[in-house]
Amino acid sequence: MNNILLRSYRNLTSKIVVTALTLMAATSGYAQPAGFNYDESKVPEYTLPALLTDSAGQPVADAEAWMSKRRPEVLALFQQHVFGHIPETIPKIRTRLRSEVTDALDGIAVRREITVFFTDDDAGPSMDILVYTPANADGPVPCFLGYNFNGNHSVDADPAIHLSTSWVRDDKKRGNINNKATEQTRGTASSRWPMKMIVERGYGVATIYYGDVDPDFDDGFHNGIHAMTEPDRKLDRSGDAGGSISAWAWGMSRALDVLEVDSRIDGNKVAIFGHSRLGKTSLWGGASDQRFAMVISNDSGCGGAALSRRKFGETVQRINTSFPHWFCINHRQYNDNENALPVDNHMLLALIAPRPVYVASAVDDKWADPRGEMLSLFHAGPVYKLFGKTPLPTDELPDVDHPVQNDVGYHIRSGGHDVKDFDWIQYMNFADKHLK
Ligand code: GTR
Repeated sequence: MNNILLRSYRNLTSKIVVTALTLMAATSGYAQPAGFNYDESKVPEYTLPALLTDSAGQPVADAEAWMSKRRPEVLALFQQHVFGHIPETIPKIRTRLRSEVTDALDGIAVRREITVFFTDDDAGPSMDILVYTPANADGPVPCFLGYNFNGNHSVDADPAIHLSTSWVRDDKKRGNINNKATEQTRGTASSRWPMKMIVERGYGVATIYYGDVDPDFDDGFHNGIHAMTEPDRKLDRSGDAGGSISAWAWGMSRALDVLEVDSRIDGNKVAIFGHSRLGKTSLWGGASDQRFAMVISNDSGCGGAALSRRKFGETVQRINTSFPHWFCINHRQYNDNENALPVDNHMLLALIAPRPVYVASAVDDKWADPRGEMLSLFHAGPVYKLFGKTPLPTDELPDVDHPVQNDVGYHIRSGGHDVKDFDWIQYMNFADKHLK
């Protein structure tokens, strides 16, 4: 082999190795891609943008000033520089009960599938809400609402749940072939959705396939709800137009519109939940739509709970490169330039105050920066204090598997990037305090 050939062969193999590592990280979450910092002693020095000083340099002294002045400023900064605007289009939603079973989960639950149409015509974009509520409830119940990654049929093996026909990411092992789900996918995500345990504790639980709202690939913002909510868009998108995370957040709000008028659910007690990219979504959705009574972020990492300025694990540059469709175009100017960002993610959590927020990390999920996720919550504390709420007591990580729960909640679980029963038990304990 001559030198040039040898060099291009080496380049190709190293590209293959990097791609394989990236895929492993994305699918299992356990592998930590090489070339990123996982060493606490190498975290750069940084100064967080001030939460309680407004754009005119005035201190924000009380809850009223936060709500009326500073909070709208911070929200606008996230719309302008991070996620982009959530579409303002609120369609006249139509719903259709697609199925109803009154003895699901061994007889303890009512299980319904509700199709939500966003247009007058059935061909337009629509989403299916799969919702379980306790069969023995004598009134509306508090409810968890969250997206799933692989279709509603993946959260429980029940063969009566409709198989999703939306675009899915190819995954032979799981049974997603040619971007379509197959029967083999049924129940493959059930460990993340312990429906029976949740319903037994008196909660409703509702889930939607996120790809119903916007398929998770970079298509230049044409598919999903983008076409519908941006009818007059020009060829060039504005830098602050919402990316996919904003589209998914929009879908959560539409689901809440439906749950609010559902007689089996207490619309004032809906907790928005999400894991990983969908945890970023639950934070942005919960920050933007104050009707959500509680917000839960499971292993949300970069762009979610983690502080960007720490550059620990996944970085702004990396996330905007791997997933150019998640954030707004303006966000790209902060690639390897985090200190120029007018916000950091403690401010995203502060937008949720005074409502209860729960941040969860996992010890082996270094890519998501567990310490950075906890620090964000800690640094949102001053805003919670303005409301007389109790924030995280210290900026030290608690012991593994030892949750801290007061008006905000945090735990670092043993294991990796995933949603486990342990996580759900903490969310329900926290909800018992705040939603019951
Ligand atoms: C990873 C991504 C993370 C996280 C994760 C997921 O590839 O780097 O930010 O969102 O995917 O959603 O599973």
